[in-house]
Amino acid sequence: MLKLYAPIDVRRSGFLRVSDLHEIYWEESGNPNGLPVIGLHGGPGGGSSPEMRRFFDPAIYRIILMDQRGCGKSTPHSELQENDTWALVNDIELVREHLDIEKWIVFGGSWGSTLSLAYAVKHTDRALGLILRGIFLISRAEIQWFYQTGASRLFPDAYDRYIAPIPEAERGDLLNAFHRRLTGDNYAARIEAAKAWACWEGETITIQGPTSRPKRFEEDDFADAFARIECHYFVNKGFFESDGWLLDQAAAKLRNTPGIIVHGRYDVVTPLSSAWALKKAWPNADLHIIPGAGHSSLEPGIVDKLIRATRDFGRRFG
Ligand code: STX
Repeated sequence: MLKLYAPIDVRRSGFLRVSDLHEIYWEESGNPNGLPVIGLHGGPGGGSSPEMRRFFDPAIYRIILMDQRGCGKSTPHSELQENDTWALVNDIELVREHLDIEKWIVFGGSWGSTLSLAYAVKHTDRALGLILRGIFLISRAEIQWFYQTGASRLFPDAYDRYIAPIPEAERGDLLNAFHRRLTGDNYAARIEAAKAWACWEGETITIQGPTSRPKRFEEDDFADAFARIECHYFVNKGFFESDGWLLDQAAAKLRNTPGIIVHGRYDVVTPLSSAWALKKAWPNADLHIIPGAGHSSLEPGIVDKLIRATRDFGRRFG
């Protein structure tokens, strides 16, 4: 099994003003004359992490990461105003132009896969190919599964901790119950809700479950941006016209765009059925189902297939 490439430092980075309100952090590492790739993080609201650089051979790739509006190093932190899918798609274009890149590989997992698809259907000629992990289409069924009932059957222990801040009377609609607290004036209630929301995802993200929750999911600032931004996007249905819109657009626009999809068989956050539907709508994509893996990009089987994917595209487009 292939492992992550060695950790590397950022070669240059900066902040790009994308609106009166928002500034976006971007960074570049790897080979300055290499094949450009944009890595899009999850959540939304998760921010980039240094591990994301390690999916790419730094001798071959010019690696660009950015923190989407309101999270990571981008400012203002946790801001929901002027924060929607199409603003982010536009920011990706602004970063591309700022760095004088003509076309690039688009790499994203989870919400990063959603955003990669949204970007590629709007700016098809800019995407050489897509490498996607943990497909998430923000359908009603996916939101219901993870935030209301479904994943609850597999993780009743973690689920009890998730719903703890919400009184019984409001548990019939958890998404809106959390939204009220995450956007309310009571800061203590907001942070309590944010941590419960974020930890639910942290405890269900790997095949190991609750015992392997990553540390940052319980940190105030991370949890606040992650929970507020995710919940804001999900109550707004991803800012897509309809439930099937992204799949239909992928079918219509990505016929000539190659894709590699990697998805864990036991992904409980974003179940495999969405990856399956996407593969059927987009014949130019290969789907790799990883046995013994959950949602996290760092599951060993997922790392292995993602690195094979970046090597494959490196040979094809480098
Ligand atoms: N959210 C799925 C998602 O995009 C429903 C996601 N889950 N965890 C992450 O992203 C991080 C690891 C980036 C925090």
